[in-house]
Amino acid sequence: MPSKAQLLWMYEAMEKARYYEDTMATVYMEGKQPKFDIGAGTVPGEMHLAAGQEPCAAGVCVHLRPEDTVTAPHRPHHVAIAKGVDLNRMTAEIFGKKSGLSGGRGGHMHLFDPAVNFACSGIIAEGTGPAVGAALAAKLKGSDAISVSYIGEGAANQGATHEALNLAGLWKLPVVFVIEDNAWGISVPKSKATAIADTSQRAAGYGMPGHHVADNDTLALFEVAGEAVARARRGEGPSLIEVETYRYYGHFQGDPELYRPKGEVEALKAKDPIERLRKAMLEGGEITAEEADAARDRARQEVDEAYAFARAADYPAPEEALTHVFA
Ligand SMILES: Cc1ncc(C[n+]2csc(CCOP(=O)(O)OP(=O)(O)O)c2C)c(N)n1
Repeated sequence: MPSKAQLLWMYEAMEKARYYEDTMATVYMEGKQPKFDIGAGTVPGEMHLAAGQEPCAAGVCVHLRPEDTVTAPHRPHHVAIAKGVDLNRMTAEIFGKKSGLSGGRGGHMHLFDPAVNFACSGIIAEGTGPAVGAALAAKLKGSDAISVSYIGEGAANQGATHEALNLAGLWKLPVVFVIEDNAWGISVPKSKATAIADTSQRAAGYGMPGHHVADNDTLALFEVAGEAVARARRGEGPSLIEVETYRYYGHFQGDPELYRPKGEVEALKAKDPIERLRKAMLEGGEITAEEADAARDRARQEVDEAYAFARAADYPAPEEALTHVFA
């Protein structure tokens, strides 16, 4: 059972991630109309939002410390937020500004914050290897730091995932692999891309425990992730967790979503995980509506401040365009 502090922490992280994504959905369209121009506007480039997937971030990262490593894929904001990435500099990075995490050169799929050991990549499954490498480094140093590697259910079929899981299992490294199964790999349903319905069953083939969390359930994930993280810290090796989660927006902003069955998103929103967590918290009796509202308001204010910071920030000077690149 999560403590009161852990419940409030997860709720605040989820509210922050949701508000961040909903704000981004609006900001992203600035300057891209009337004809959708992906390179124009306040936030140039592709945009992948994770509204609906907040449990995966909060239910795992609540167990982590700054020195633990997290790698995330191309849909990274909810995880970055839960890992404690500097929200001002993250937003400035996404806006392409000089004060961004990588000076505005990386954009939303390439957020790096060494202060909290967070990285992500637009190459799917790319983070699995570095997470295993960071876990090996922690083990060799005799520290009890661990790694968490987030991938989508589509990326779970990428070759790099197999290599990383195998090595982590063989060397009993402190890694937790989290598969965010949002049912779609772009427009391809999981049933057309994956031979088995429950990908966590693959864990046995890598000599590690596998766990399946149904229905985007934050509290169920909290328990399973707590066990997996503790096992890794004790030096007993890796785990694989698959979470059935949802994605409310398209694969990318501007996606016509012709593949989606009508009414799917509305049905998903009817069992929204943030509302469910809030209800469970209040019914538990330890947390009042005022405390929950205060956490939500704090989260939204922090997000508003981050967007204001990014808007006010300067762009890099054009003459710096060729620094930090291979020429
Ligand atoms: C190695 C590699 N192959 C293909 C792509 C193109 N691509 C981007 S996202 C994506 C689908 C990813 O699906 P999933 O892992 O389920 O994550 P989701 O988008 O659902 O969050 C693909 C094929 C890529 N970025 N990297």
